[in-house]
Amino acid sequence: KPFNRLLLTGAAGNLGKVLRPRIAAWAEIVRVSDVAAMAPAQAGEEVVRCDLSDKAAVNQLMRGVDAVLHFGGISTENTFEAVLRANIQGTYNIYEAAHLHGVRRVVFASSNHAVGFYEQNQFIDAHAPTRPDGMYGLSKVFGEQLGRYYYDRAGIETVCLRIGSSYPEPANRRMMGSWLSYDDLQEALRCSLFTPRVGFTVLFGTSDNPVRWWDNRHASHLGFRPKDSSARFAHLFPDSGAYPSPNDPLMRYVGGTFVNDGPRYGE
Ligand code: NAI
Ligand code: 15L
Repeated sequence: KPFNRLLLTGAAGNLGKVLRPRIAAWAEIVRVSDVAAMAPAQAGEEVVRCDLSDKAAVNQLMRGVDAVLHFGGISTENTFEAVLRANIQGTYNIYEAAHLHGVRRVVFASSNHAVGFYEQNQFIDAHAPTRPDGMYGLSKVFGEQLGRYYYDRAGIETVCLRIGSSYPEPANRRMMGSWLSYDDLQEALRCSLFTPRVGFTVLFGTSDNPVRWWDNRHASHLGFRPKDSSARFAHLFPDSGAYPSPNDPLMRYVGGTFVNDGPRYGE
């Protein structure tokens, strides 16, 4: 198998559970980790309970690891203090431990909320400035910059996968643009792990949807070709449907309703 030991954080979460069986073939041992309880170890797995904000525990977690799929952390809008611990401190701990143990590559589960304040009628590539839509999005921007820094400074390669909305199917009209099927998520991770040189790469993670917000020209070396498309769900969200007004955040912004979650200013 290509890797001896692969680390998956966030293994108790929605995507962690989806990914466990899908990445088993990539490593002799997949070490799955979360602060929450996880399903018992399957053949070829190690299960390690660990709080990402605990630096010593993350250092232990990283022993013998070749590459990291970093999916652990808070995954929706929350207080600064909460994202500070789980996402900012947590991702810093992952990179420090990776450096300590000579890990060569991290795939970071970043988010569309790093650019959530772009409007859905804009078309951006990875060189567009970030426009986080909340504390959660800010923590993803910080995580991406950790990847940039640890590549420039320590040579640890990173792919930041800016995941749109990874669910069995789009749950609303916005997700016709942001949807990433589980098969395409798996393929994006495969490309991110097995492309020989990635340096520091930002990859937008969506399926081949008819509505396009993102241009992956700066990640072309990864060769990611999504095979699914939200088009097969178009009947769920016909143009003639009853939707919120075009100015409603769900319809207007890449980040959808996240632009209104969390702190309120000037009210
Ligand atoms: P999730 O919330 O279901 O899973 C996240 C996991 O991280 C949870 O099991 C949680 O217990 C764990 N976690 C939280 N704080 C932790 C800590 N301090 N130490 C250790 N583990 C901790 O989220 P989901 O949907 O599985 O997403 C996984 C990753 O992908 C997250 O980083 C999320 O931000 C990112 N993402 C997901 C998207 C999606 O469509 N599902 C879209 C964009 C990004
Ligand atoms: C995310 O970053 C969240 O983790 C997930 O819960 C979804 O809401 C997704 O983005 C989205 O924007 O649809």
